[in-house]
Amino acid sequence: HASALLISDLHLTPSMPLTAQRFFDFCEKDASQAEAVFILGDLFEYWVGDDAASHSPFQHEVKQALANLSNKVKTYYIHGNRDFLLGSAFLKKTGMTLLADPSLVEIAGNKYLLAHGDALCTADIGYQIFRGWVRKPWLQKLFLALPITWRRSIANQLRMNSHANYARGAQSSYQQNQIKTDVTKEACAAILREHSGDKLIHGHTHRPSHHQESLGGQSWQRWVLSDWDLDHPEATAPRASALLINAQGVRTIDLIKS
Ligand code: OKV
Ligand code: MN
Repeated sequence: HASALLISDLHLTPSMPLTAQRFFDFCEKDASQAEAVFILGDLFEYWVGDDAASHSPFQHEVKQALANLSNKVKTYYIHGNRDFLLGSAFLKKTGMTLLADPSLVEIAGNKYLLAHGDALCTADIGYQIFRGWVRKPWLQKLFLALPITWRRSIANQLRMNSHANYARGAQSSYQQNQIKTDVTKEACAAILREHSGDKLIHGHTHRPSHHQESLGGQSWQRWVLSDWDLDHPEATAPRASALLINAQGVRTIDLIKS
């Protein structure tokens, strides 16, 4: 691709109408700035099956926006740690192409390794154990075979647990928790080596930035995408941005001011 826009971590739910509206505007207007759009996971706050989503008017609206988007620009999707059950039925309806996590992609003449980022948070042992289980195909099949109401209640339970854990972790040692919830240099170095890349782009950590890093003899650049939140201005500043890659290079597009 000659140019691309990359976004991640919108965490869309019906309870975040302003964030959703900014995404609809992004699909209609901003997206035309590039030849391709890459969504690097966690577009949705939770996902318990394509069949469950088909009952929700909100999901229908998002599906429509994605379908219109992919009609204009080639749209790629990488699973996040929340919406990893987003499946072929939804992808087909939206016209998006699923990419593996991670995937090496050429944009404007450079190769970038694109990932969600959760698999790189290798210091968070508890999370990696959780991930190992929910990513098992047989357990996913079992989960998807349950009635939708059961799946929703399991998801709510897990999400409440996760909030409680996070609060406890933050209380006992804020610094330790901050380190735990970031990617490790070792994991970044390993996947870049594995895929022969030296430019990594990911989301997940909600720490938007550009890093020049090295470990041993290996060095690389790493861009972190921002999450989006326009619905809780009292807690933190409203934020929404995308990364634009074209012949001029890589730059952040602030979607709040524009
Ligand atoms: C996603 C996270 C909830 C983190 C459950 C098997 C099992 C899939 C699932 C249920 C939960 C996704 C699909 C959700 C991510 C949470 C809480 C914490 C840290 C099973 C396969 F094991 F129950 F059989 N799930 N949902 N969390 O609500 O979207 O990532 S979710
Ligand atoms: Mn995430």
